[in-house]
Amino acid sequence: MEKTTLQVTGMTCGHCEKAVKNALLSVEGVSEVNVSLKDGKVDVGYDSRKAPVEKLKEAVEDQGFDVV
Ligand SMILES: [Cu+2]
Repeated sequence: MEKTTLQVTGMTCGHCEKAVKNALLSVEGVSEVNVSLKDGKVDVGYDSRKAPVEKLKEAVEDQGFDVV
């Protein structure tokens, strides 16, 4: 399992946090998501053969947030 940290802007509350978390967890190959709301950081544990980083970014952006 690989790990990466996405810097996400636009998350302001628990709903945002949940939306991002659920979106990432619904990507095949993602097994772990930890959101730090105040830092805008999202730690993701994933299998890059199934879920390339581009896909992770897309999932977050689909929820209306920006990945730096
Ligand atoms: Cu919110």
